[in-house]
Amino acid sequence: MALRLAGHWRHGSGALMAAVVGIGVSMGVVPRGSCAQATAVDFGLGEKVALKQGQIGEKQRYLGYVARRAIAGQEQAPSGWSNLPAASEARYFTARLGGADVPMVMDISKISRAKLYVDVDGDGSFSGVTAMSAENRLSGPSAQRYGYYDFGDVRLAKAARPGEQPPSVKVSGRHFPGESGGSRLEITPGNFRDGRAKFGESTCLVGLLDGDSDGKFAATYTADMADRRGEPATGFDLLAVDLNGDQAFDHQTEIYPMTALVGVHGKYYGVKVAEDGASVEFAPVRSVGLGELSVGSPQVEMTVVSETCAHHLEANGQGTWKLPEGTYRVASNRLVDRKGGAWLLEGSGNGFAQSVQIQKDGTQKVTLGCPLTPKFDVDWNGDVARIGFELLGAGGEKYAAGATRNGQRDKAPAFKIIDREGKSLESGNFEYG
Ligand SMILES: [Ca+2]
Ligand SMILES: [Ca+2]
Repeated sequence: MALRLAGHWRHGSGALMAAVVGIGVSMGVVPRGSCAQATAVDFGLGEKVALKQGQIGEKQRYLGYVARRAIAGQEQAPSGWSNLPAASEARYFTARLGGADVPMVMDISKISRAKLYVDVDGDGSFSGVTAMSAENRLSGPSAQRYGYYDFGDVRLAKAARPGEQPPSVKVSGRHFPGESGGSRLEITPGNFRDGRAKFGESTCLVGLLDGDSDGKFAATYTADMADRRGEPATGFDLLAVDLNGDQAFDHQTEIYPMTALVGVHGKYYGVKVAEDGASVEFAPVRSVGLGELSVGSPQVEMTVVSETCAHHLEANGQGTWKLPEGTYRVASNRLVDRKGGAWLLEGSGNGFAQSVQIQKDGTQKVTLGCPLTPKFDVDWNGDVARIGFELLGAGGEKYAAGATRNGQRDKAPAFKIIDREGKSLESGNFEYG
């Protein structure tokens, strides 16, 4: 039997989705500047920082990815909609934007070029609505059946503040008949503000994104979004802090759901955001009930989120951190070694799903990190085997195999298949994909 092999490498967009899905989890409204019921927090004085309305550019693009959400299409128009665009095939959507329900119709009569109609004033009548049209981004045989369309910016009817431009959202559509997800719209929020804030001695670029596109910056994170995996969806607004000073927001380490407290370089700050997004204040926390998280591996780095606190825990050589009490989820995890040739392995899959309970003055031990064990899974299709490869950490958490060294991705690992006598049958390299 001829054995053909296709190396399959889980990374790239997979790792990104892990972050999206990991963060798109849980939420409950916590009063700003206060903390969970049992936790007393004493704040110092914060400095109010003015924020300006900005555009989501290349350096903020991960904020948009993290906040992107999907809306499923219906085959029939909801009752009450009128003057519908004439289309031999269409899907109907209701998007919650700027605090209002906005009806949208995607005309997929022609798979090569779809049209989107947006009833921005939300009255359900499409009279006078002009079409936005987009080419199918797919090519080859699949483009005969499936479509993916970037329709561009949809501007909301109302500005957040008088005298400002109403913010816009980016809308993409996909039509995959018979596939899971089917027809849907993907909405990327565009209501973004940024400014520079002081955290102790350092000044960092900070950004806010109206993740739920309600025109306000008030939606904090609660744990009840934990089961929304698989669908890009958020109900919270986002805070980004440029910890490493490169003027960009890194999706694994610098973007958080909005919570009452944020950790910056190991210190905690109360987050007070003006509802219209005009300003933000970070008040240093003087005292809060802290417990210890210990992972037993000095290379582990992770971003954790509870209903009251978000923090990127930088590898500190000890594998222990002090955290305000609460129940944390791990939004992303990675391994770094800054000694010698610095390397980094990104967590993959859903990071690890287990939640971590931190109690005041307690120590919570979680086993993570090294040693790593390689795991292969083989998927046979006729006489072709697709072999996936990833690394499991000591706690069963997944890492995308293939390290980044000093910012450069290592060559994908090689493989060799041998028979019982040790004779080489096949060899090659895995491919990133
Ligand atoms: Ca909002
Ligand atoms: Ca950065």
